Amino acid sequence: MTAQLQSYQQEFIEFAIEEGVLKFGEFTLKSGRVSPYFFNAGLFKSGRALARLGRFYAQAIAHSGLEADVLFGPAYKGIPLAATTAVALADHHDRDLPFAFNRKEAKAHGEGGNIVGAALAGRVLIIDDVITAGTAIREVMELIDAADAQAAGVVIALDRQECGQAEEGAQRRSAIQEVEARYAMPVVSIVTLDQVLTYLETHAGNDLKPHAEAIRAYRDRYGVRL
Ligand code: OMP
Repeated sequence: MTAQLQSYQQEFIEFAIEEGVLKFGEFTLKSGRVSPYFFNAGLFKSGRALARLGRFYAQAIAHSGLEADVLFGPAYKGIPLAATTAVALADHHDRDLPFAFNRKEAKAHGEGGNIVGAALAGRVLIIDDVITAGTAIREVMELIDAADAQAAGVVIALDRQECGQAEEGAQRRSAIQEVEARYAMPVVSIVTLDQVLTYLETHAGNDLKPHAEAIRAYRDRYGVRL
């Protein structure tokens, strides 16, 4: 099966490889699984790279048709992601959305509370890097509930399309599908693992092509059954 790849998605994959964010090799994940690839969003680490990254998130939002009243970046990695997405939506899509993020430690003095920036009100769009087990999202949902706001959805850079550990060998619902079902909201990604595979198999140079086989084997073992 070959996944469809929009031109902005191909550009995003090439950009992530160029920036050293998407790497191929052998990586042990939080789950203990040994993965033939890893996506480290913390390596988008220059002004130009962050600006470009924001444009990809904004394109994914525009493409999805998701509506929102405020963007939210979960601490820590989501903070620059939500900031650059807010800038790109304003500059390139004429959508000037308020944005907010949380502190990990609640402040007892000064303005107090643990939300910085706009108030969490109305439909909150969460901007994050990768969802693997969905742990980080559960914490964000508690913050949104506590503010009496609603989650409009989550936008991430890469959907690894992996099943949760309890699902191995069983029905194989992905952590993302679990998040979507549990919170009744969509999770949108700039790219999916299937699209990375399509890229490697049909667009990449000979230096990268050989990684497709290991990724396909990993996908067969831990991937969601579509
Ligand atoms: P959950 O909070 O369990 O959904 O896991 C998301 C986290 O997995 C990310 O914030 C990273 O710390 C880590 N991660 C990546 O960033 N990129 C990957 O390709 C894989 C992982 C991972 O360890 O699963």
